Amino acid sequence: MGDSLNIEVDGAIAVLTMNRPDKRNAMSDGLLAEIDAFFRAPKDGVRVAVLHGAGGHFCAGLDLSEHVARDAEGTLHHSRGWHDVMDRVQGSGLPVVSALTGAVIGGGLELATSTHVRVAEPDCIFQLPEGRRGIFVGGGATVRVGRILGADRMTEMMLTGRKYGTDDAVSMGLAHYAVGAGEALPRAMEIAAQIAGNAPLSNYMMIQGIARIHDMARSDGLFVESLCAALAQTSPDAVEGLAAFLEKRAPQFR
Ligand code: 1HE
Repeated sequence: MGDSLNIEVDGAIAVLTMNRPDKRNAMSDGLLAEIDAFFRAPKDGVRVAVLHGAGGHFCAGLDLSEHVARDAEGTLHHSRGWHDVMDRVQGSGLPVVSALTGAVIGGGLELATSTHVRVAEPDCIFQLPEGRRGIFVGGGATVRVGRILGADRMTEMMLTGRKYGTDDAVSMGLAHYAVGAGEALPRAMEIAAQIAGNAPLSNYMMIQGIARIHDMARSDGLFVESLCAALAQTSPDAVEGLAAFLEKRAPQFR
């Protein structure tokens, strides 16, 4: 594989560092493929991934220098390829915590909103500037950003190309935690460790279940919730988790 993504495993946590700082971690096809490869086959023992960018920026979106050469058919397949990778980031079964700094722009915001917990430093720029580039989003923003902000607010965000800062992003749900300068990665690691201490099947159900149920009709969603509960509540980890609570001790999950 290439060298656009560094992967370091620290116990149950894999730290993924996008490493194209001179291009503000713009998403090349190579970087996308390396992210995909990690989530296709996470290393044994890894329970949570932390994703961040080297050099002060999370990701400046699609690598525009690669974009210009594509025709319509190529762009269609490229967009569908992004959808596959973003779905894999969101749905591999691993919880993903992102540490956001600097640019969280275009495809960078699409990537960030595929992660489950987003921790943002004060210098973040959340933007969908596709209108200014004469293009449209293609990495899943209409679904993920649109569902966080609502169609109305996302339309306004794209039409005006406005830049949201971290406090606004947290208040709208684009990020979950606002932290100080230099604190996103350490805080993301703490959150990842906390998530890694949950029962694996509970984490799996949260990741696989909640987003899917959101796409369902109400009665279907409630039925699937009961199925998830039936699996989780009858697992060995449920016995341990409930016993640990009653015995006033920390649970020891598988
Ligand atoms: C890039 C990219 C990129 C930077 N593709 N090369 N995304 C954008 O429209 C965002 C474009 N980038 C920016 O607005 C700015 O670069 C930043 C605000 C992120 C950073 O500004 P700054 O002043 O720190 O850096 P810079 O001087 O603008 O850029 C440094 C280098 O990174 C420069 O290359 P160099 O060879 O001249 O040094 C830039 O060209 C390069 N660079 N961003 C390629 N995105 C699935 S569809 C998704 C559609 C989208 O994502 S559209 C939004 C694309």
